[in-house]
Amino acid sequence: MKFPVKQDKTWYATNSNLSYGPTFGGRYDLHTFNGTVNTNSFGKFFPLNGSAKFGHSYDMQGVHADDINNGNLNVIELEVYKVTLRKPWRSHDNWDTKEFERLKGAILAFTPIPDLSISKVRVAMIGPVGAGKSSFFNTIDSIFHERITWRACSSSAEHSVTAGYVPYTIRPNSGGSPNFILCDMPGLEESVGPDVNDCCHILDGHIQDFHLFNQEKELTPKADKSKVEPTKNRIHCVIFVLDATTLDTVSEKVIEKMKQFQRLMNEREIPQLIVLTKIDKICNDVERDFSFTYKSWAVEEHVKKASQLLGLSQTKVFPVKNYKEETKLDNNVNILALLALSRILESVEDYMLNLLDRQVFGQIDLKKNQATPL
Ligand SMILES: Nc1nc2c(ncn2[C@@H]2O[C@H](COP(=O)(O)OP(=O)(O)OP(=O)(O)O)[C@@H](O)[C@H]2O)c(=O)[nH]1
Ligand SMILES: [Mg+2]
Repeated sequence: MKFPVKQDKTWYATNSNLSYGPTFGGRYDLHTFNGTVNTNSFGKFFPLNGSAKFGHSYDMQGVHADDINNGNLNVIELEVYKVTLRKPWRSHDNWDTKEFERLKGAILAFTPIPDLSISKVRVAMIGPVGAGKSSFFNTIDSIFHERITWRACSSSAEHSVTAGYVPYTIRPNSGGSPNFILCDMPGLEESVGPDVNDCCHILDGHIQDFHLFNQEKELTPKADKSKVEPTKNRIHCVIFVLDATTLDTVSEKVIEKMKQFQRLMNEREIPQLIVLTKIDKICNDVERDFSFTYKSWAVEEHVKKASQLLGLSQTKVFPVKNYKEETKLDNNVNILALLALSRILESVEDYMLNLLDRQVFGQIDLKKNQATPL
């Protein structure tokens, strides 16, 4: 059984005295023994000379001392464990509202490099069916809207709920609009959903916004290239959205598809990151308090798995919890999502700096709408 120390009694959690055995609580909720205790005359157990008066400093949640020790303190063995808090696997100490405002402000201040003729950067969300792509957009949108929003349709289904290529612009309550667009699309499946050919079109901006994918049959002919503006629609960063609870069961074919997509991104030097969703389902401590995420062993283990799955470094994996059935925003959930988004925009900045170099050295001319700049 596990009993939490009462919030206002944490000062009394343990009681250190050189001549005492393990002792807990202000009025000795549990005082095991004092001095030396010898076994009883038959040498079978140790009659401890302490006391158990639980309830002062520990919340016993309705359990009485007698339920635990049968009304005596006779023990055959007494095991004491020292629990050492490990260092977080990723350092981030600040989870207050000030930090939230700082992250939000930095994201709102993000602007594309002027010389590249990019008005808003495009971030594509790619991943298996039901991984939480649409929900990740809804989470980011909710943060900037200061209320839970459901603009992108999200639910669980056999095939992808999202049917088309949908670029979402965020319009905060405060007015203005951040300079990025999150592009949602159907989930990847073994034989339906976006394929390598589609991915190529998406990355290069050769797909019309709101293009509908036909899920069951041969894909409909691609959008009329004359109607799209490659420079405007080109993708500047890809986030692979993966469900932490299904990392072990993603089909080999879908993994292979993502790897083929990655080759296209690598050719174009498009940055790739992973947003790892549903962390509330893999660790109870995290579900209770999302600021525990970077200390959770379970989350760390899943971050490692996700990084191995796509061969990306662990520093590029961002665990998040998407809003699902909540009615109110949670500061820690917001911070996790904004930490991911900040890193995404930093990667876009690196990519833009590379583009700028290429332009300066005359390798590309973005104004001529070159499809594959790198
Ligand atoms: N518990 C929990 N559920 C989540 C989370 N993210 C998404 N979900 C749920 O997972 C289901 C699928 O989420 P979607 O956002 O529709 O996933 P998607 O990747 O857009 O799916 P498709 O468009 O069908 O490919 C929905 O029921 C969501 O509410 C999360 O972080 N935690
Ligand atoms: Mg979706």
